[in-house]
Amino acid sequence: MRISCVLTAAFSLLSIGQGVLGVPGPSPGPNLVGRQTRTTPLLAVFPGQDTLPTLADIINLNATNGTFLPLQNIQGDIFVGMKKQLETFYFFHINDATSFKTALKSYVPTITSTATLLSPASSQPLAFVNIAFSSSGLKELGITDNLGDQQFSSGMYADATNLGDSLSNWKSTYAGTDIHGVFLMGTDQTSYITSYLSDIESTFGSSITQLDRIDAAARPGSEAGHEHFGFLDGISNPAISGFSMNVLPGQAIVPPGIILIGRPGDATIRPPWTLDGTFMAFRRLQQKVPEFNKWTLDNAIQNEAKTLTVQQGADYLSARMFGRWKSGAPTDLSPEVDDPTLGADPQRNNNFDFSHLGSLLISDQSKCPFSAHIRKTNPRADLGDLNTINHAIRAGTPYGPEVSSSESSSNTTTQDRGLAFVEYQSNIGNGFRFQQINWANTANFPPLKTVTPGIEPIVGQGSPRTAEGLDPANQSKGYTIPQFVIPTGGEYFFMPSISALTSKIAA
Ligand code: N7H
Repeated sequence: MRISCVLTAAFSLLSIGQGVLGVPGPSPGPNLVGRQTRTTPLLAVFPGQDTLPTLADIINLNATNGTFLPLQNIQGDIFVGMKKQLETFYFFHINDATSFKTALKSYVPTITSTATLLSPASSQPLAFVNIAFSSSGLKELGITDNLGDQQFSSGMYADATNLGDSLSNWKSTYAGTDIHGVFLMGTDQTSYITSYLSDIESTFGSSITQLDRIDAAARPGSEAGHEHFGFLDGISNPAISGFSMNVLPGQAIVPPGIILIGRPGDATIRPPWTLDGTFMAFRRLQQKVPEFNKWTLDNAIQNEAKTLTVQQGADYLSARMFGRWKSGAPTDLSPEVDDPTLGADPQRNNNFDFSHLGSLLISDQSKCPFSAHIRKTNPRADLGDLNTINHAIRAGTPYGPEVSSSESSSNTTTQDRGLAFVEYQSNIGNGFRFQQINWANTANFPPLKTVTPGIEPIVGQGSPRTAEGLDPANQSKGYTIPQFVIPTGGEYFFMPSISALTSKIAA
């Protein structure tokens, strides 16, 4: 089991651009309607997630160990994005580069930094706004520099078949390279989103056209923090040297350059202005929830004592497909029953790595199948706990309504719902794309097992969609699993540092 430690041997990073971290981000821009500040913090803390550090905590940590990331220059969603109640994605096309640049210059003070999101509530805006550009968007603005990332340059549509997507499922808006950029807005009240949207529209006017908008939101009541299949999400992201205050037991630690361009850990040479930017992989992932529920009921499994009802057997099977119970409790620690206290405890809910004394990592799937979602996408001891380069930070939000009673009773999806999936990394090929293609879609990953693990049953793509190991009583039983997550669009974006918005993008 990996022993986690507090970050002391962090990197000595000299800040650039707007200076070292310290002051909250820029004040709201000239056009902003909702210019009052807040009395409660903008970001939520969902069950199972660690609390956020304060800006003062990070300054103290960095003063002690000489680690400096310029948090007032890094867009806010990157490090703390898993904590939004409401998130709106506003995808746009640039009609007129010159007037877009003029508008952007005036709007930059509204772009929200990490420092602002960690400041006291009274220094936070009513909503945060971040911005990112596709490769075609940068070209439209006259920026033809090579950002050193092939997938970004070609765009996601060109990559969709490699990812395993059926192009016929893609919404036409995303099929091509028309999307030039996206505004991301996060907050806790719909009226703030409305104000910020109208502010964007009045600031940018006819220089942009909205191509698509996704209004995503945490699910209601006790489902907040859970995605539409019902599983608690956002509880395992890597800790970042120079940012994360405490590394949680079992949590991976990665150098900042795995996420931020130009920082230690990013091995690619790129234009200097890209420093402290990141690549954002956006996926519009539709979820077939009633069909998923029906399939798990039809294939319900039993425990050793044969005491489970059909519903409990379905929950057991779905927990093994994810590697976590709906509460977030890992099956590696609680293999047969859900343990909500464990799921809600950030000090324990990542403290596992699939290895166990007296059992063989190459053959034992009794606690967690090799193909389970969290094992395929973060193989922990299967790769010797050494892998750092294939991590990324996830910051997605569910979209669409709750399942209706008619959808439930007919076992058929009639309303679009899913996950507005976001992953941040400095290298798309090492992050999102590696997790999707080399891990989830690859039947013989994790490697060197005594059996072929099969395709990851939630998001894995390819044919046949088969996996073994899901039934602990009959581990060689093969399952052919319908696809319950349908990619319907997406794009690769570059999210620049805040100073680069002025010095390069709007210049
Ligand atoms: Fe996954 N879900 O919400 O149910 N994911 N994911 N994901 N995912 C994770 O660990 C989910 C998708 C990763 O460190 C959990 O925070 C759904 C894609 C990674 O142990 C849950 C969809 C990719 C992790 C879900 C979806 C990933 C992870 C457990 C699609 C990458 C961390 C909670 C609709 C290609 C693993 C948690 C770790 C965890 C859900 C998509 C990657 C519950 C529904 C496409 C790296």
